[in-house]
Amino acid sequence: MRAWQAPSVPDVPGAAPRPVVHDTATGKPVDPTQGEERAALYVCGITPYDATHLGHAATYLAFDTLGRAWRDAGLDVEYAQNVTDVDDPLLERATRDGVDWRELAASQIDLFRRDMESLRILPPDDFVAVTDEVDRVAEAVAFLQETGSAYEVPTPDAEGDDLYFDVNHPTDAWSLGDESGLDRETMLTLAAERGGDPERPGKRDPLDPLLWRAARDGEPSWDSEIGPGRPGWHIECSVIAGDRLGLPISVQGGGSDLVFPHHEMSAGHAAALAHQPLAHAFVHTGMIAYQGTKISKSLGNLVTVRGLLDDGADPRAIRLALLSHKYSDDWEWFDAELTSATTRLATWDAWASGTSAGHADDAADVASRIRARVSDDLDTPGAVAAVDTAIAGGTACTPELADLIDALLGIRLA
Ligand code: 5CA
Ligand code: ZN
Repeated sequence: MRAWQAPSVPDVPGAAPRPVVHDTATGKPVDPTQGEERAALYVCGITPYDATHLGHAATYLAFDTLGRAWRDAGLDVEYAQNVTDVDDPLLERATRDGVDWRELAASQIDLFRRDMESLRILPPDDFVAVTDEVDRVAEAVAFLQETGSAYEVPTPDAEGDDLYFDVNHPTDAWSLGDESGLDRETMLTLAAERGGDPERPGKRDPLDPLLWRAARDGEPSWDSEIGPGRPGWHIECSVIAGDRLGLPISVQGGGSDLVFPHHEMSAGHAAALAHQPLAHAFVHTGMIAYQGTKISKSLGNLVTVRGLLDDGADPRAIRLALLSHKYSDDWEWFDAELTSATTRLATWDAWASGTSAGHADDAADVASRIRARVSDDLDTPGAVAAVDTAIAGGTACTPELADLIDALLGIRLA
């Protein structure tokens, strides 16, 4: 499917150090490219019913920064992102609002594209709707059935049976807990909260996740080699990442709400399908809250990119506000974030347009400092501080420095 228009990214002389990022699975900083010239990135995309809130924006901005840092380090980046355009939360929202689920998804995907363009987020090379990949998913599930990793759970209300993944069936590249490091009690709690069904009778293990949901009356379904139905959630990401990028990829990314069960199970599926780990690193962004709780439409505390833009915000200021926080931290959005980012941006613009005097000699040092901060686990607050310090210390903004700020932070100064 069409992604969105790419922002221009200046080529800047010199090269940044290779980025190191925090891997959730090992808890350590790693170079997820393992010294290769190619970096393969998969980021879990939206479920299109409440796009684009600031939590989404912050997550995609973090991986945009990683892509920019890799490019600045001279690597070839391949990037795929899915869109979960058929799943229970989307269908429930469409039913509640009395709209067709396809129309809801299409309109939200469009909104997401426009918001990503406004924020100058680099588009993925492959932007993949799950509804376009149903055959591939069915083929993968059939393979899991043949090789003993998938089994049927009796489903009297459906045409055929639902298929589940056996988390205890041995694979050579994964066992339960490898990615998340969580204990079983916590896994059971999180599975129940995040789309799993530990209470469902007939499963071999309460943690076994759904691979394929057999067709029910009133629900969308596709004919396939394993009967009519639709994909489960985790398998879509394993299949798309493997198909578009080849396994193992460098980074599997998303918000920390995806650590378990989504990324754990996606890794399990990938191992059972390809005898490979899904990724060299699992990178997670923190959750953004507003008015005390995680931003989410169901809680009614939605701050959207579109809402801020409609109220007159400069998209660069939204970007700068988000970059001023460390990607992996949980943090709370206050309306004052935008006010202070707007003030900071005005100072940066004035500096870049040369209305403040300064020494050009130090500009190269500032550029190195920004590169060093960004490549050190995407320390964008450190990079922002480096610019503030340069301005306060009287460093002039050379065209090369302005280009570097654009290339790495995605902010084109006036
Ligand atoms: N479609 C699935 C992934 S396959 C999904 O989680 N969709 S989503 O629309 O719920 O979220 C899209 C991305 O935004 C995910 O990476 C998710 O972890 C992230 N995200 C959702 N809410 C927040 C939040 N409040 N703060 C930061 N990131 C968030
Ligand atoms: Zn995903």
